[in-house]
Amino acid sequence: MLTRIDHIGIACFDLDATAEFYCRTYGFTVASIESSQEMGVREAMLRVGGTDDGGASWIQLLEPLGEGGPVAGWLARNGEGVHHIAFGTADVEAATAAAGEHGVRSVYPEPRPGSRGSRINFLHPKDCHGVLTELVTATGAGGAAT
Ligand code: V0V
Ligand code: CO
Repeated sequence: MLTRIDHIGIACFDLDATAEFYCRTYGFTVASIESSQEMGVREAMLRVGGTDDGGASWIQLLEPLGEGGPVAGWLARNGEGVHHIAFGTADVEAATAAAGEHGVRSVYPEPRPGSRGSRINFLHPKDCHGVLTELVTATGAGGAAT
């Protein structure tokens, strides 16, 4: 049901400087930059490579938009670093419900809009051995679009 690693989310203080580091050091390119008031972030997606279901894997850089959101709080406590991992699935609702059957709480009752037209939910880090875990269905059929 979880078919691939969609992205690793990395919290940073300065999105442009961090993106520049990833592009210069590894040769990645920035595919998109979007802001989400709902999530309290400005985020960049850097495409790392394709996957065998036709999707892609990404590095997601997250800069807080203001003081209030989850990334702002996390950065204030921890500094920069890996904030979450995201698994790709064709059906985010079903994957969230399946995790729930194992006692894993989701952060939202229903999926919310994510990067690049995706639909996302999160599993609580306290139920996932300390890892904030995102489930993502990419835009397009079968979770396979980039
Ligand atoms: C908090 N904790 C974490 C954590 N954030 N543990 C691991 N990884 C993280 N990222 C721990 C924290 O150390 C505490 O542990 C405990 O959880 C409660 O912390 P808190 O500061 O009170 O945090 P909460 O409960 O206010 O918020 C935690 C949750 C929040 C997971 C509910 O981060 C959240 O709503 N996340 C989902 C939305 C999100 O992260 N959006 C930004 C990415 P102790 O001290 O009690 O042991 S947006 C995105 O990825 C997009 C758009 C996309 O991919 O498309
Ligand atoms: Co994410």
